[in-house]
Amino acid sequence: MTTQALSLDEIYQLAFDCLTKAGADQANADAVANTVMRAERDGSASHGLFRIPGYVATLLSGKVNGSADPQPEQVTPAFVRCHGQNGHAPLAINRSVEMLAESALTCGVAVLSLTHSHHFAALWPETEALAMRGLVGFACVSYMPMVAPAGGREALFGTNPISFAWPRPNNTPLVFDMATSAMAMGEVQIAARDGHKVPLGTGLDANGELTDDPREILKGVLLPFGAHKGSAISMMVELMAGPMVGEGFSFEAQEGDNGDGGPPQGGEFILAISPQILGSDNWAEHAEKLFAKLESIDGIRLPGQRRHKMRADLGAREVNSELVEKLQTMS
Ligand code: NDP
Ligand code: PYC
Repeated sequence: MTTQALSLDEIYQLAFDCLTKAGADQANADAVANTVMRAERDGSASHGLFRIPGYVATLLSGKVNGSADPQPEQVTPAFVRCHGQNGHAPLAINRSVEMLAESALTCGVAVLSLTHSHHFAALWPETEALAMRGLVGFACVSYMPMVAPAGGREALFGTNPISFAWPRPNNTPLVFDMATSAMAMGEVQIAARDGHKVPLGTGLDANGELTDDPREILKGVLLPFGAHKGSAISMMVELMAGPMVGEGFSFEAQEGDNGDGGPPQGGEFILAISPQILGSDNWAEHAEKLFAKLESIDGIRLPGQRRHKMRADLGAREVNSELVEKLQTMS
């Protein structure tokens, strides 16, 4: 694979230009381009520029409203709802998270339901934003069927990521953000593109057999992480990002999708909790004891540490050259 060095500004600008050329207005293009730039910055290529062709496809097909103007509403003191107006999720999330944080800081616990939205990104931006306000954050979204429930061979669940963030005063928050499939679909696609194998257990080929060839998994299905346990968590995500917020399941999202290759319409569930209100007086110091124990074990690192280390480097990022050339023709 050949790569090309792009500065963070160049990554943002390339994404922004592709999106505006495809019809997104400034506010929507800015929100998505920022999310994409931050993914590349943090070393998450599967949710960086790699996603731009999919975002653009949804704008060109008319599935996504590039001028969405989502306005979050305070439904109850502890419940914020945001109708995404069929836009890409980042603008709706940016506009809603502050209201959610204020609600949780007042009530102790608050929930955001995002509907009529198209999520194609990582989830850490929303949970980390809550942790930066001193809150515990949890978020989940469903997608389209790509994962066979444990024991099955046919896709029903999306790759259904969950993210959790814990605030650490005077430190970067503890954050994890992960697909509930054995591997995110984006990672499988990138492995297929770059000719890498994936661990056995990632997915099944079209005949329902285990394979380490990502190209064969793309013709078959992914498996949940941790067998029946990951499958149960994925099912929970279907419920929490579906009926819980007034949106559909992954299989319903697919039924309503136009197949343009971009994200379908769906919902997101975000929970914010104030440890200052719910927890003990020494909640922060107490949590640090666990992190210190973990870090004292040889070979262990905290989730999110790789990302935060990458983030400290403001230099250029290496991006797949073919992708850059493709995006340059789209910008
Ligand atoms: P990874 O498997 O790469 O990482 C999952 C989490 O585990 C991260 O928080 C990571 O932290 C942490 N981690 C990884 N290795 C270690 C380790 N050795 N020790 C401790 N912690 C570790 O993520 P996925 O491939 O599952 O997901 C990638 C992205 O895809 C996510 O951002 C997710 O939100 C996104 N996604 C989005 C979907 C959507 O519908 N919008 C669907 C599916 C996935 P760190 O970052 O520091 O490495
Ligand atoms: O990587 O599985 C994935 C994914 C789906 C939607 C956005 N990312």
